[in-house]
Amino acid sequence: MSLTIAQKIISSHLLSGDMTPGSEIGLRIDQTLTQDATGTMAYLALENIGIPRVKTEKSIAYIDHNTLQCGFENADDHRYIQSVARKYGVFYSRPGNGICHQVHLERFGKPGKTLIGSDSHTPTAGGLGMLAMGAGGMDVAVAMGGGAYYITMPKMYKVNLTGKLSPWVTAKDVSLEILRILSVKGGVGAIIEWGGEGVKTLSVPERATITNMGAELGATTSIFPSDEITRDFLRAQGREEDFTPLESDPGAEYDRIINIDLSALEPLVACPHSPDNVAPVKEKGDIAVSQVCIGSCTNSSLRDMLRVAAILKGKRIADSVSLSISPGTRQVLSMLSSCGALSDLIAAGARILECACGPCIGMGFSPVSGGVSVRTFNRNFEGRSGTKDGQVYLASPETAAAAALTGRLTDPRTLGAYPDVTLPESFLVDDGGVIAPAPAEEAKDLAVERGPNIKPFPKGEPLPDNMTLPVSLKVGDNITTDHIMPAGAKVLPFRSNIPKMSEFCFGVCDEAFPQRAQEMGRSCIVGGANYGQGSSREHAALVPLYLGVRAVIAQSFARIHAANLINAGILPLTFERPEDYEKLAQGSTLIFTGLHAGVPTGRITAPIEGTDEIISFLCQLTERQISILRCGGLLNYTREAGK
Ligand code: MIC
Ligand code: SF4
Repeated sequence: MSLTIAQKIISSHLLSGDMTPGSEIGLRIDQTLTQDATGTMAYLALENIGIPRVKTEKSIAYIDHNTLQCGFENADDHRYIQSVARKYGVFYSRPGNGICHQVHLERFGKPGKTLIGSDSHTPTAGGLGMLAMGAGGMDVAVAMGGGAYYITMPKMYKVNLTGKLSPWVTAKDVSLEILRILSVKGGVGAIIEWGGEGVKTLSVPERATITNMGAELGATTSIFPSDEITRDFLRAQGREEDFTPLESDPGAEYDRIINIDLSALEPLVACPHSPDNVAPVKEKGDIAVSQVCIGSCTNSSLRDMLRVAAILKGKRIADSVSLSISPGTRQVLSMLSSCGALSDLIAAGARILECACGPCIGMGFSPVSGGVSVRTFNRNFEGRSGTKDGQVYLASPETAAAAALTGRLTDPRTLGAYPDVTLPESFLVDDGGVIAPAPAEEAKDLAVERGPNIKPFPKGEPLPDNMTLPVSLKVGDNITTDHIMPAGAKVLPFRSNIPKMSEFCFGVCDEAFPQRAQEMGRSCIVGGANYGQGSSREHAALVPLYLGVRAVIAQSFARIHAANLINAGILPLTFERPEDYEKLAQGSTLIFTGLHAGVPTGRITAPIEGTDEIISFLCQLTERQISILRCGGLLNYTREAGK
């Protein structure tokens, strides 16, 4: 049988299920990654599972999100992660070493292997031909313990690239073009394979920009072939031995094929407040820009930084603009420094930030009230920048550099000749920022260091047979996990403290929600389509659980969030008749009875208290998922299974 690239990796890692789209499959996971904002929960879960050492080929704990230390909280969390990593056999990438996805691409990713990470942009490693997926922290903990990772077997989409990018048009514009075509829901349930002749014109970091933003399509993951360009990249990183070639079979079948002619693309921009709100830069008119941010796991490679430095060389940024530059990794920063490009950036007026997520997650650098910020990042959700009325536009490093120079949203093609940039034959390799775990014999006597910021996990309760649930909140379509559990410098320090975090839950939509939900006792939330898109943060399930939410009813769910709800022991339901969404309001009460018999049938009904209305819900769950709910969440289930 002819297979796609993803099907080949899936079939060589299949532990359970069959590869029919829509059925549940269990995969063996070779590598895992965590970052600090989701990592504490993942390692608390790992400790709970009770195995002495991780069983993966390589697991890495990155520190890159919560690097602003305004109090003891983030520092405490980092110390906890370092000590737990050392004990359990996990490599520790210290703060300053870089953004998880970029470091992983440079130093650890391997074609043909599987990777899951407690971060939705883990598919970045698909640029190297890895099957890399974002997951909740509990799922990553289970995989570290040697357990399978379960997904719904995805459909296969193929994007055929032809032609070659014109000067000033970049991989970021390819990402924005596919978002324009498919929208933020368009990749749900699919793996996107990139192929065609045009692929040969894209370097690995450019491919990684594209697979990175596949997360914004809701895709399970995105993947490129592993070819001579991949080999060259690995050789330049001093690890050619990690190369294996990988391509789809000639007769491989796809559920959808999309053609993109690279030569026809032009500079694009995603306008506030959604990554799929895409338009050509030249059509946006004259927009004043007060801030430009260059970096993030999407656009912080050496290639991107050298380009920006070449554009800014010998010039000064506009007086009205504040420009931040966060190189993706210590490797990128060192190389920028040794070739002199860093001095060009500084001379142009850039503010050099550390190699971390920084402004992308609202860790400082919030824009001025109502201000326009042009960012090379991947998400421009409302409020994510830390300024509620900030207007964030997503663009390529080239377009961002043009805006920094002119102080207006500017088509970079108007800047003249495209500066030439040559990438070095080999990168500066120094893994000194990664600390190896203790040897197994030493590890068993090591203590894990826990500061006062680390509070215990909220406990899920076994699914009751009957539940009376008032609706504590009703929201619309495309609700992101940033709406449910905002990030930013004020909230992120409490990622290990669910009771404290709960005060901020749904703050962007309704500040009164936390108190109302708590007063209601048990309740449910009603949402629209693509509920829970965006970040993989399981806090968006654990915090509602803590506030008493026992079911979420939506038109449809984003993949990682649906899994996180089940892992937390929260029942996800969809409307059988979409129009029934209108019948529920905040304060309506649903009376669920006979759930134990009803849920396994895939369909349950519930009357709305005080009315004649009866609503039908679908709950298409696998036996494994039903068992998780009946145990009160994944941790209880894993412990039960281990007995
Ligand atoms: C994001 O980009 O939204 C994050 C912050 O990296 C998240 C993880 C988190 O919330 O900690 C993600 O993408 O999963
Ligand atoms: Fe960090 Fe931003 Fe990438 Fe998330 S999207 S991992 S916050 S750089």
